[in-house]
Amino acid sequence: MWLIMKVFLLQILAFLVFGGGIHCQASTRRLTFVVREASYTRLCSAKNILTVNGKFPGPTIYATKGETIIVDVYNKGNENVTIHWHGVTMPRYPWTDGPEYITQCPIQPGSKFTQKIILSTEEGTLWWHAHSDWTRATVHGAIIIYPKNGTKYPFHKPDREVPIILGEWWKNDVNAVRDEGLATGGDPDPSDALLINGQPGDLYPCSKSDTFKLTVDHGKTYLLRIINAALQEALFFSIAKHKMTVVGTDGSYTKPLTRDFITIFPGQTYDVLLEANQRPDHYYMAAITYSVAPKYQDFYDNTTTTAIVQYNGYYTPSSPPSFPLLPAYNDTNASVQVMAGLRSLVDAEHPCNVPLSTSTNLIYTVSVNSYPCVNNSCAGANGTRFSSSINNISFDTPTVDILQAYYYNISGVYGDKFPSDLPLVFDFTADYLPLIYQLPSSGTEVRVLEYNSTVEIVFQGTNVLAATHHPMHLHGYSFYVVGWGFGNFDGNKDPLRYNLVDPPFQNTISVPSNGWVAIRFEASNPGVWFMHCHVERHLTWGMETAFIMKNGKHPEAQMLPPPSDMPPC
Ligand SMILES: *[C@@H]1O[C@H](CO)[C@@H](O)[C@H](O)[C@H]1NC(C)=O
Ligand SMILES: *[C@@H]1O[C@H](CO)[C@@H](O)[C@H](O)[C@H]1NC(C)=O
Ligand SMILES: *[C@@H]1O[C@H](CO)[C@@H](O)[C@H](O)[C@H]1NC(C)=O
Ligand SMILES: *[C@@H]1O[C@H](CO)[C@@H](O)[C@H](O)[C@H]1NC(C)=O
Ligand SMILES: *[C@@H]1O[C@H](CO)[C@@H](O)[C@H](O)[C@H]1NC(C)=O
Ligand SMILES: *[C@@H]1O[C@H](CO)[C@@H](O)[C@H](O)[C@H]1NC(C)=O
Ligand SMILES: *[C@@H]1O[C@H](CO)[C@@H](O)[C@H](O)[C@H]1NC(C)=O
Ligand SMILES: *[C@@H]1O[C@H](CO)[C@@H](O)[C@H](O)[C@H]1NC(C)=O
Ligand SMILES: *[C@@H]1O[C@H](CO)[C@@H](O)[C@H](O)[C@H]1NC(C)=O
Ligand SMILES: *[C@@H]1O[C@H](CO)[C@@H](O)[C@H](O)[C@H]1NC(C)=O
Ligand SMILES: [Cu+2]
Repeated sequence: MWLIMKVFLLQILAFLVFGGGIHCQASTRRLTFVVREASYTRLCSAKNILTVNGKFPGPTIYATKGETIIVDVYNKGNENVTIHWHGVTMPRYPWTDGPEYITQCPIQPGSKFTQKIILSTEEGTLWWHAHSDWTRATVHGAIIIYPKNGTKYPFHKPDREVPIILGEWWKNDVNAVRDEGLATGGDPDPSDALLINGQPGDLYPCSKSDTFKLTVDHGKTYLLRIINAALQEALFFSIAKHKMTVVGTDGSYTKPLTRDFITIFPGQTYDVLLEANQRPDHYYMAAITYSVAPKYQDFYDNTTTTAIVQYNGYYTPSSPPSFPLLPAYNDTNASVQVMAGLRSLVDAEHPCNVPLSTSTNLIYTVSVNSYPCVNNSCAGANGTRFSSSINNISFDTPTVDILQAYYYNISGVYGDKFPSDLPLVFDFTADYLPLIYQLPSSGTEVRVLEYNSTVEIVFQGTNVLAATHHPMHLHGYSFYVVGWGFGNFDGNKDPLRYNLVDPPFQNTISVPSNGWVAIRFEASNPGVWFMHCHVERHLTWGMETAFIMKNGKHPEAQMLPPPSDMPPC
């Protein structure tokens, strides 16, 4: 309380000394996000989409490591919305993290919520997006976090930096696509086009003049800040005749990793250096979907999005621009190539704090499931209704947020009995599994973690209805990815091969199709933190849960109090 009073008094003092406007810039920066409808034309037809400040993709937030930014979010649209700062750990302050009915109730049309973005150790590229219904399809943008004054990039300073935001476009209203999927029980329609910086590219009519162009000078180096903001699709991304050198992911630096293409799963970011070292010409950059070969009818967006890297100078450009080599859409081996090579940059300025031993060991199976329908009348596999689960529990979203229920002791909102492993152990990745395994249970169960416990989670993919990849995202933390593989996790053998030296530090990691991944973190950020698959339809079907991370004894190890303007339910 005294701390708050002190900050308040300091603010009044600052106000008196500097005057209103200047004080904001001198201490905490303040931004305005107005969520509203705006008309956009893609694929030759116009439609209204929800935007921030009328922009699609939304505004980029430029920040410095360790900064706190205040964002006044006004909802001037006609639907509920929340905003999440993806990958920002928000130390001790889950209140403005954003996921609806987990840490807050929605900001309703006509109301306002003042949110804080509290940066600490993050440096590189993160992003923000809506965390309500499927509105994040158009409500998203980049967060670029520069090194602190006096420190520099751990690589040659690029000549320019360029956000590359990968997304999707539906001809229909995206929440209508969601609602139709829920009504029929089937797979919701895939997007009609993939996008690079909001444009499908010049392979489409009506996009030729607006196709994103990156003009480059021969000999210079460009830092691409690549974000997969797509709801559904994992993407292969490549640039014709140019190598890409990954130097960071999810707001953390990596050892340089040079590749012809990257696979970027929904929710992930990659910082990539592009050297303009080829013959002056123009070259396509392109992205396609990575999707497992359909065992059952599996719909995905099979289109190709393009943008152009164009060299400055006088030359006769080749026609058409050369096209990059991309893996086959179902090449699972290709999909793990970046993950296989990724290592954290570790030095004095960037220490690796991976827990060498763990106190809490969790095994979470991630499955696509189904519920039976009368007379097999639903549009999912064999007339069933699609569902999905973690440890066989399909999450029921409550109507009061879990954070509020926890903080104010409101009972009946959630249970704290989320199991630490699947009660029934079977050959998770076998080709044929009993149909009875497809039925999940449901509930609003969370797991409570003691302050400072060292946690390992092994996510185990299954072939219960159909195997596929699941990019799992944890709020409030980045975690070390210590191991992964195909098939079933072997608790005796696999930990012996863990990387406890320089594992990548990420906030979203894809569990490979019919495989597993192991992550570690220390539960030192008290609060309520969501964890979910970042494939939006899997999230809608129930592949999510939350952690309650308890306070420590010391006041500095405790959750901060809520702001006074939490949106009501
Ligand atoms: C960064 O530091 C330099 C000197 O160390 C100073 O001149 C400059 O104003 C600082 N910039 C910011 C944005 O604080
Ligand atoms: C990929 O799909 C092609 C046809 O689209 C099929 O022939 C091939 O077997 C598939 N590969 C894998 C690894 O599933
Ligand atoms: C892409 O998918 C559509 C259906 O969604 C199908 O009609 C079309 O043939 C597919 N194109 C390719 C190249 O596979
Ligand atoms: C994937 O890699 C495995 C092991 O290296 C190999 O046996 C398999 O043929 C590869 N599959 C494809 C589709 O390249
Ligand atoms: C299911 O099918 C049976 C036989 O065709 C029919 O009599 C019954 O009315 C159907 N039930 C529903 C709920 O549609
Ligand atoms: C659909 O039904 C057939 C026949 O009963 C069965 O072989 C198949 O595994 C079922 N598929 C799913 C996804 O339930
Ligand atoms: C909630 O319950 C706990 C333990 O039962 C108690 O210590 C705490 O003061 C309660 N908080 C509120 C806001 O009632
Ligand atoms: C999942 O839960 C359902 C409902 O309780 C149960 O019937 C099913 O056997 C469970 N499946 C597994 C794999 O544990
Ligand atoms: C929590 O862990 C950190 C790092 O291991 C340690 O510095 C700190 O003292 C611990 N705090 C408590 C309350 O155990
Ligand atoms: C918007 O949020 C309020 C508060 O939680 C809720 O009562 C209402 O049903 C929501 N509206 C829609 C359309 O979901
Ligand atoms: Cu998933």
